[in-house]
Amino acid sequence: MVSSAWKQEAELKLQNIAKDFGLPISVELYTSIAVLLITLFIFVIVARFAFKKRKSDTILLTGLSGSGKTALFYQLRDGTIHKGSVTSMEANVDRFILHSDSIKQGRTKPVRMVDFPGHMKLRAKLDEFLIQAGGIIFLVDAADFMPNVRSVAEYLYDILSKALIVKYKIPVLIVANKMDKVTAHSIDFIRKQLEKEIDKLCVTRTGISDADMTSEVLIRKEGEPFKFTHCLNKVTVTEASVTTAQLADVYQFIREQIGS
Ligand SMILES: Nc1nc2c(ncn2[C@@H]2O[C@H](COP(=O)(O)OP(=O)(O)O)[C@@H](O)[C@H]2O)c(=O)[nH]1
Ligand SMILES: [Mg+2]
Repeated sequence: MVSSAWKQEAELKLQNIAKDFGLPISVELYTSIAVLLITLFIFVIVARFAFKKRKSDTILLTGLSGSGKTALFYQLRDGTIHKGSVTSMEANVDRFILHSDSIKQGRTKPVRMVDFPGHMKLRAKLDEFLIQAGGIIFLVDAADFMPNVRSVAEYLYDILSKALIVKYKIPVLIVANKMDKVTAHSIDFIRKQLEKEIDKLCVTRTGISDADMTSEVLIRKEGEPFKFTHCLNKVTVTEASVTTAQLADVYQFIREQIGS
């Protein structure tokens, strides 16, 4: 009884509004429009959910041997660097809650961390891990930098020019590590040197893009010297010291990827 009275009242109000605006008086018409709008709204929500890119919680640690990947892995997991770690020939993989988060309340999302060895021999295996990565942390030894600048740039170029990285816009954080050392170069110097070296590689190794996700694609803007900002994915250069736990940007990068 109450509901039919309410319905009548609503219909009357609707008719009055329609009259005021000079619109046709048809409850069915307005009901159809309402149903259509609601259906459209539900469709948009479902479509957004269904087509949302799957976010991977895997962070890949890469860089030349000795850049500090294993030290960073343990610093993030345990809050210590396990001094005296030997050079590994296999990827170190573990899923854990960041040590700094496990002592705080509220943040409980784990991250899957892959410490991939920098050995040249293992580079072919890198693709396997790149495919799983939601984000890549590329470590550079800021102190022992100049003798290795070419090798660092080549390794970085290999990653940045991968079709897979470009297509899925996998963010890359380049970390100038060992900033606690007095001989460490500045972050600006490291960024400029790497951009210069990568620019040379772009010219000599002009990639041919095809359907293969592990193939090389062009990352340089036509007629301009290479800059990290040219990359379609987000490439950021930052500084850190794993041993003294100066890792603010590293933590932020990881949290952005895992969404915590
Ligand atoms: N001074 C200093 N030494 C570091 C830092 N990070 C790593 N190391 C040292 O660098 C060496 C190589 O680190 P490691 O993690 O084994 O490098 P990986 O080969 O990339 O895994 C080890 O002796 C670490 O203790 C840092 O931030 N500062
Ligand atoms: Mg290592």
